[in-house]
Amino acid sequence: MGLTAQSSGVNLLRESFNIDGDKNNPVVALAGNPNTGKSTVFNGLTGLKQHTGNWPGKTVTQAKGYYTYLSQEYTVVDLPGTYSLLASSIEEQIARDFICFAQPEVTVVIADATNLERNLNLLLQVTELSERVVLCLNLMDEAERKNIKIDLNGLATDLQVPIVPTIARDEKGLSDLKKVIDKIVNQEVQLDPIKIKYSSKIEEKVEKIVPELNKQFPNLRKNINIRWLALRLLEGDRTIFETLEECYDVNLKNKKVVERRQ
Ligand SMILES: Nc1nc2c(ncn2[C@@H]2O[C@H](COP(=O)(O)OP(=O)(O)O)[C@@H](O)[C@H]2O)c(=O)[nH]1
Ligand SMILES: [Mg+2]
Repeated sequence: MGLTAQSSGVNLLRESFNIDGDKNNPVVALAGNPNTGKSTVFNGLTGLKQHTGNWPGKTVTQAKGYYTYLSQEYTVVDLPGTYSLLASSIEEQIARDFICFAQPEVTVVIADATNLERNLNLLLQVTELSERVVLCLNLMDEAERKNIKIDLNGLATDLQVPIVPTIARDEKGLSDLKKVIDKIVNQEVQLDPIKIKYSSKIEEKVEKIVPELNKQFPNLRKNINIRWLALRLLEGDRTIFETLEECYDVNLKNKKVVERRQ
């Protein structure tokens, strides 16, 4: 069986992000720096089948839409444009929380092919949260115009993620993107993207915190990437607990987690 929201049990959490869990569609999140062509990819994928509203409780616009590929309907969510997932702005927090808690079946990181270095920073943060990641290298026409040559195979090998080159403005490459998404959803590709290894000092701390979190919060384990959570704790990021409290009853003092919505 392919990946579905039902099989991973996150429908109710998705509804709290205004994603219709009852449809049980695979969810595709589009992440990327501003101006990389995210909305153009979103429009190209979904055409007229799209709605805009606000992210629940926020004054940031949420665009979601639908497309069908090989008789399977997909829900696509255009995340706010961000340079990182550090939650230092509302936009970053939305993007981070969506990938962390709504657990899209696939996250497409849309990158500007003329500015890879800056764009790959976000990709590495996304792969820290989710394995199911595709790199969409957009603005390939601009790259060509600027005589920038990208070794796609070399990059895919280094990053261990599928790469799809696109020119979204001309709708080029979008059918390849749908095909790769379909393969990931149907578990026809092995995904094990590159993960940042930190200094031994940090890795030793992570090794101590991860089993502790697993023990104290057994219910979190199936829903959240615990290594990622340990890194956020080391970083002193408290915002993650605000979201945990919104989705679960988390009481850190009593070291107790009761899932509220199940
Ligand atoms: N040359 C070129 N322009 C593109 C491409 N994709 C999008 N654009 C343009 O880039 C600008 C920003 O696109 P948009 O989708 O709004 O980016 P977003 O901020 O990431 O949502 C728009 O003017 C698009 O028409 C592409 O592949 N090639
Ligand atoms: Mg946009």
